[in-house]
Amino acid sequence: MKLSVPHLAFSARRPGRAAVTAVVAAAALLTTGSMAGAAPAPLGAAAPPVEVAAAPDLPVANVKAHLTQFQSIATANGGNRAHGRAGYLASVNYVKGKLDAAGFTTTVQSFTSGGRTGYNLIADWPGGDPNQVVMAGSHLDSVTSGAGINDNGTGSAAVLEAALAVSRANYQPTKHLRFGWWGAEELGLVGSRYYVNSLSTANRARISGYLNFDMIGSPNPGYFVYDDDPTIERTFKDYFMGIGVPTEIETEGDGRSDHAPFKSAGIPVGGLFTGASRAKTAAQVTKWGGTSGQAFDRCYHSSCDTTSNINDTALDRNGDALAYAVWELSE
Ligand code: DTR
Ligand code: ZN
Ligand code: ZN
Repeated sequence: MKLSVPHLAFSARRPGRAAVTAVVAAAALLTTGSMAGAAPAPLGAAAPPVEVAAAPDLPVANVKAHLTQFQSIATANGGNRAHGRAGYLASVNYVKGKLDAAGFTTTVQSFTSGGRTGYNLIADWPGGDPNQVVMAGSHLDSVTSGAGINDNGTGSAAVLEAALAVSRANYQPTKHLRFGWWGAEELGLVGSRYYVNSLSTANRARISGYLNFDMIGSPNPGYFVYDDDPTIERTFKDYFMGIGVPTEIETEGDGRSDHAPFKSAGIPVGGLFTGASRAKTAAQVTKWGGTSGQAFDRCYHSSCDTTSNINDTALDRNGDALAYAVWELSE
């Protein structure tokens, strides 16, 4: 059985690459003249692009529009989007509809937990090396006590918007891209474990890395990066360093989200998190602002986890970091 060595699963990133690619992309635009009123191609600009496109900025307005939809779904279905409830399946159908329209190959995988049917949604972007799969995922279920907008509408909406950005850019990376939305995380990582267990040994070994996003818009946010696969961790830290935002290692419960089943199967994992019920320290306020002695998310697992329970800046930065990592790790 061949399991990839975690830190060799991704090719090393060359420093300064994002800046270079941005310039090349601009030159290519001028060369093709596809922009209305574009200047003629400058002499010497016709060299073929040697780098792939840089990751896009994920429009936070789009991510927030998905959160508004999740809130409406909860409101119309008894106030939550929990496993086995109508609001969960409606959430799956919302995300699936967007992905299908964008050209993804979607699969709904059903399972049973607690006597109720649960669903995982998987979306494959056609193309790329099937033996090198880069995955990003998030849990789509809420607890029964609320709409689950920070936990985990934020991860679900940002992963969806990253997938839609792949489609808009018609990004054709070297590796194969797959996105996942997990059911019944709140019952104990049930959906993600079911997915990993359903993979053959060969298909498990094809996954180069799994990136997890669970709570990335906490109202009193911290910027936490999972301390796991070194290449994935480095990629996220590079992004935040580039925008001048300090990060810390995630310590509020290692293994408490959907990356855990992937990690247990030997798949390199990483992820982002802005904090749950733990209190922000004075030192963290010095770094990030916010309120000392107050939870990162005072509405964690509560009825007040609504669209009002979001820090837009944290959501914006984490969405951009997500897109950056998806692009960098799949090229
Ligand atoms: N699993 C989350 C909350 C959570 C707590 N600690 C962490 C660490 C990393 C990601 C998420 C979390 C929930 O869904 O309740
Ligand atoms: Zn939760
Ligand atoms: Zn969660």
